[in-house]
Amino acid sequence: MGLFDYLKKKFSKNEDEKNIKPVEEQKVASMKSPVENVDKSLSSSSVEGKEKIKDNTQEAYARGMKKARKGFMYRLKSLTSIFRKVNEEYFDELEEILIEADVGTELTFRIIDEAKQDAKVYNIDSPEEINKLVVEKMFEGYAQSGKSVSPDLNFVNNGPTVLLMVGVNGGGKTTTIAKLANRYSKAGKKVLLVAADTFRAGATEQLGVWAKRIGVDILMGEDGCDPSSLCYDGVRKAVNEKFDLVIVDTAGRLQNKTNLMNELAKMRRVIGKIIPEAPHETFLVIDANTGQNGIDQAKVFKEATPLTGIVITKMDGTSKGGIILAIRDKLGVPVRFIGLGEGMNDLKEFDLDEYLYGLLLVEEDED
Ligand SMILES: Nc1nc2c(ncn2[C@@H]2O[C@H](COP(=O)(O)OP(=O)(O)OP(=O)(O)O)[C@@H](O)[C@H]2O)c(=O)[nH]1
Ligand SMILES: [Mg+2]
Repeated sequence: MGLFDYLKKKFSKNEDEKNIKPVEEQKVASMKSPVENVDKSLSSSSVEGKEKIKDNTQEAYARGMKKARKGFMYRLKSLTSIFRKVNEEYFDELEEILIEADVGTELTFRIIDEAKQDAKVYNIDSPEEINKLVVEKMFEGYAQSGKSVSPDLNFVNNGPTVLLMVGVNGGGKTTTIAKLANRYSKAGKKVLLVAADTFRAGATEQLGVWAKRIGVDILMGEDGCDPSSLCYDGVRKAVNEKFDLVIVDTAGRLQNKTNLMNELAKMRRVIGKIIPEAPHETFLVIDANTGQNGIDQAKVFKEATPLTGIVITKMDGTSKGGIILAIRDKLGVPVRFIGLGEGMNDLKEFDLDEYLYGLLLVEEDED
């Protein structure tokens, strides 16, 4: 079964089951995260509660990816109305659409080359068929370029789990920390935030406001104090006071790699003095709007510190949805969460099917 048929079947099956027509009200087939369950239903274990959560996830992807969908799928479709048969020029246009969607040049060239070969071997000259083929190749590549990891945080059995958040200025680290803290505190976890971005004036205060709003603890130092010693105090506090999760905010500056490497290495070292396996998770936050620049930043961070996951933010603000594919192709680090809006509940676990459905197919039911 091709990708389009698979997605249509998966999502329309739910629609039939629930007997609800508009895509906004469709339900997703299976609950993926017990945590998300608690998050949205606020301790409701009823079927109705669960359906609301599934609904919310699919709706969030559909809404959050609208711009990307318009930028990518609409363009693909419009090509089919211009060309009646596929030729060299058609492939050039396809190539441009993929590159402009931030799929990345190398991956794009590979996909187009393979599609050209298949077109020749199987004698395909219909633009619709070629579009399907190209999209399938894009996502086959995703599945092949890294092992699949559960997006949810891996909590350790004993003691606090430590999550280090890294990324360049303005990418969305602090907001994402707030969203994660909210998610896990609603799931019953005792959460501590460590405001280790002591470099940017006001960063500590920003996190402090979030902590208060969400109702979680926070450890703050003076602006300009040593972030590593704050990390040390934070993790020690978390162990002594039996916290489940420590999330460390870090400064977003990236003046040069050596500097970044030294600072992150020092933070890891002091955290490791208290819990040798920690930090258990290190997430790199990337703004979906940054395109190739974002990939280049990600490479620098990957060399500076071991990463266990990537969070793509501001997907709702970009007309280029392909950065996720390029990241997977270039870095092989799994995308764990995706930011689909500014609201506290707009950070979702990354789910390839939801993403694809949001990018490729929802428009069949709207407008
Ligand atoms: N639309 C949208 N906006 C987002 C999302 N995630 C973060 N933002 C916004 O991005 C802006 C910057 O976010 P911050 O969390 O302050 O970024 P940061 O990485 O902590 O920045 P520095 O502290 O300067 O390094 C804020 O206005 C957020 O509301 C998202 O998924 N969608
Ligand atoms: Mg910040």
